[in-house]
Amino acid sequence: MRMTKKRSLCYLVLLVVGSLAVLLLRNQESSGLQAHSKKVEALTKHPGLMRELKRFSQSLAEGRKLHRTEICSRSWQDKYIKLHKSILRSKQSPNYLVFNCGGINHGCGGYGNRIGAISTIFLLAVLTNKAFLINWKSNISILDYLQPKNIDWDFSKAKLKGLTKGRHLWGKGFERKLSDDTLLFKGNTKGEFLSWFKRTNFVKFFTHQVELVTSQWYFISGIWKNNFLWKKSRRIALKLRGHKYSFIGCAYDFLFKRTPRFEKLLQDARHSLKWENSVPRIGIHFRAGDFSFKDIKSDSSVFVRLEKYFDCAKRLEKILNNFSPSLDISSMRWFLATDNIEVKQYAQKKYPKKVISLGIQVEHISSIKEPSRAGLEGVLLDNVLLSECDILVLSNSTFSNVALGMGFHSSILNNVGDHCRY
Ligand SMILES: Nc1nc2c(ncn2[C@@H]2O[C@H](COP(=O)(O)OP(=O)(O)OP(=O)(O)O)[C@@H](O)[C@H]2O)c(=O)[nH]1
Ligand SMILES: [Mg+2]
Repeated sequence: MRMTKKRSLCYLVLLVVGSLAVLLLRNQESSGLQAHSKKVEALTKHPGLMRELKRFSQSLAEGRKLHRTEICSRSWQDKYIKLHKSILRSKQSPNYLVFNCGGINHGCGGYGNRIGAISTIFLLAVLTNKAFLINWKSNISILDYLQPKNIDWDFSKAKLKGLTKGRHLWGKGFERKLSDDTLLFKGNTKGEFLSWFKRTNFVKFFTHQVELVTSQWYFISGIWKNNFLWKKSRRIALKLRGHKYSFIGCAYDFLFKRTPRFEKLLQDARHSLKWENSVPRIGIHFRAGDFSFKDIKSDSSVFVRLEKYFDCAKRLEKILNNFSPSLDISSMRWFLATDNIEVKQYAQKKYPKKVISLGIQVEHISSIKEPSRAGLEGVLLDNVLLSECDILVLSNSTFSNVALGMGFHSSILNNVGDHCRY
């Protein structure tokens, strides 16, 4: 009798412990499931993005690079190269379109502005059968770094003496050093410019043998929508990788050949950063603002904003690791390009194992004063290296857009750090 009582007690204890264990397991499972479903919910907010991230993580894990494919349209190039040569050699009537940048305070803006404007003015030249030239005035010649590739766009060599000239400013309209005969479009904002551009017939609008255009805008959407050019433009300037900036990569590739001096700088820069192909890199462009060039100290809000960019990089790494656990996230590096020295110092101190950045002189190439050689070189290097990163966290800046376009990065994968979608 006593034995049966003991046994029943044991059964009871076992039953209670067992039930408790089952309850505990269920609980754990359900909170795990909850966490999992939260994660899935977050991931499925942008299904296109997640699909791309999955593919991207696999390509990284396998050591494949996704974004460097040759995707630009080439069908128009031979014909345009011939036309350009023939105008330059005076075998046909003079007919030029010039990207005209007189230097600082001439309304051509910083590096991103200039490369964007060059790309679209070049496209307009191709579409209107004009020979394209670049006049990039600066105390440090851009020709020391970028030389003509498929066409000779060097303004200083073209024979323009005695030809009729028209000058245009397609910008904000408050530049101080433009010549008096410069023609302004009616309006000040980019929106007003684009709506004027859309309805203008440029074959009629341009009446001079040499048309000099000063601009800081990348206006490809105006070209795509122009009543007279849209059809032809869509064959030449395709919308690649889901966004409008890829044509910058196509234009850069067609127009520019890096000089040995620039190649050597790049090589040295890569070497100093231990830039190996096998190391995956997140490129971060943090544009703190023009105060950075005026000896004004950064306040704490700059670093709060900066941390958002790093959080974005951290979240990205986590997602990539979820998709491809074999990917060694700890080896991943964050290449930081920025206009602000304090930002560089802060980042390298806080994330010494993650952040890599060039020890360059940071300067705005078009504000206050002409850039120094070191300043211009820093800009050129930062932009190319940023474009060569595997994936980007960007600022709302033309400098960022150029890197995005130059590297043919996809619009789905890449992000603006202030509004991280990961
Ligand atoms: N070295 C270096 N310089 C930078 C960087 N970001 C901005 N700059 C400098 O700041 C200048 C201004 O940038 P832009 O390229 O005009 O781009 P943005 O002014 O940010 O863009 P918008 O305001 O849309 O014109 C550049 O010409 C560079 O001189 C960077 O990451 N590295
Ligand atoms: Mg600018």
